[in-house]
Amino acid sequence: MIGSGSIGSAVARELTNRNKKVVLIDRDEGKVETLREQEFEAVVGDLNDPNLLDPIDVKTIEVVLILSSNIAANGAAITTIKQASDSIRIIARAPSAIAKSELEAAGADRVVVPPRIVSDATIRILERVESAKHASNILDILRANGDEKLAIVVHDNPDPDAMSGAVALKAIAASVGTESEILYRGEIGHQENKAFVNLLQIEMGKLDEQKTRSMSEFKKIALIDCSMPGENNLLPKDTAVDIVIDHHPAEMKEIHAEYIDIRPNAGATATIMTKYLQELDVPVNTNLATALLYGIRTDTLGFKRNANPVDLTAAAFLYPLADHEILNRIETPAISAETLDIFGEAIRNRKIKGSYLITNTGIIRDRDALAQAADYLLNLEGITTALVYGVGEDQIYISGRSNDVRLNLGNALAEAFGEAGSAGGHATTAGAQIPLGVFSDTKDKQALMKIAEEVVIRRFFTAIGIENGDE
Ligand SMILES: [Mn+2]
Repeated sequence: MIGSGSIGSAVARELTNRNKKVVLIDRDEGKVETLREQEFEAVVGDLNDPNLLDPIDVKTIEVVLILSSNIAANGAAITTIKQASDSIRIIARAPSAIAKSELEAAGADRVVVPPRIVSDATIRILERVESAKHASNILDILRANGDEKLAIVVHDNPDPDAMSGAVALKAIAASVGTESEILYRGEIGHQENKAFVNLLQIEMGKLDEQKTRSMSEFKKIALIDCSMPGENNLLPKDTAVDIVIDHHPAEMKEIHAEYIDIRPNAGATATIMTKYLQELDVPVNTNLATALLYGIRTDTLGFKRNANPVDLTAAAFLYPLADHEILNRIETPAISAETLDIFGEAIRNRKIKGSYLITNTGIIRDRDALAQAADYLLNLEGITTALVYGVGEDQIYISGRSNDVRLNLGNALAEAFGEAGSAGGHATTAGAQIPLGVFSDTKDKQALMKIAEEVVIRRFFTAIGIENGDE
């Protein structure tokens, strides 16, 4: 190491701690003396001296660090070292970005620019201070609930991201002595989500139909994983909301709340909530860590969709705290006997036309099983689109899956069934419902299935431009 100012001494000390053998070269004899007293190996030498490396056996040198602040002298030393041996790696210090390219041209393998490193570090520290300040603002609002309760409202039919984010906010509220309740509307769909709620003991409430409960029970309201009251959540449209935390892009001027944190650069609300827990030093128990990790994983489709470095760092924090056995059990939930029967029906009743598979599961109670059956049947060789329907109390339910790039299934189902009922979804995942109307009184199940079959098959094939579903 050549040049042992404050940076050089600090680096030498750290390297020695890591059991690296370091020899320091400095032109100041007094300095060399002091270094030796500190038990460093040090020799006198000048950067501009072509015999600079003479006191050291060149064959034993792996790397030379040139850390003086004199760029001309650093350049001269690089030339001297290059002449002595070609196999020595050189790391040099430069005062600026321009000087950096000069030293690289002279033969330095790597160049460090201290002002750049210090400014980067300063900005990172500033960001941390800002986000800690931001995070502490939310505590003031949570404390303002006093003895009254906070409502944490998630979007309808909540997914693991919304639910885990809500549980995190509940933990943060509890850390300042505020009691809260998570509220939702709709269903916890999918076997995985049901397993998620059961295995992680997530407690959530509903506002019942009879309206014996109302939002006036709560002093303050937080919206999690959604941002507008009345849009895909149980709040009336004109509700005054206090806290909004979400990652879906939003029209900021339309969002009104005392505290708003919308970060579209995060792949999940669970990621944002993990950052809060870290900033505020709120203890994260195993269930909470497991829930948040699962929330991030599902919302980013296992880090394949909208995943950002911030999602990965949040996941890295949660990973050692989570229960991976529970995660496995959530992902492969036990199949109920009813679901198995539904699969059996779907397999037995399948009709295939080209790469399309259409089947029915008869009279159903569990609608989720339709989507699961469609998922499963899409794995059949040669099939790129699977449509599964079943007859419920007063509706025909249809669930579809497709990996056919030429087909937008959501549009196809909307065209086929939108008029008769409701339909929609994405290019690869979609669903529809058709009211049975007068037919719902039909006692003859076989007749009912016949009607359903005709409607579903004919309308679907017409919509995608294939005349007459039967061969
Ligand atoms: Mn989300």
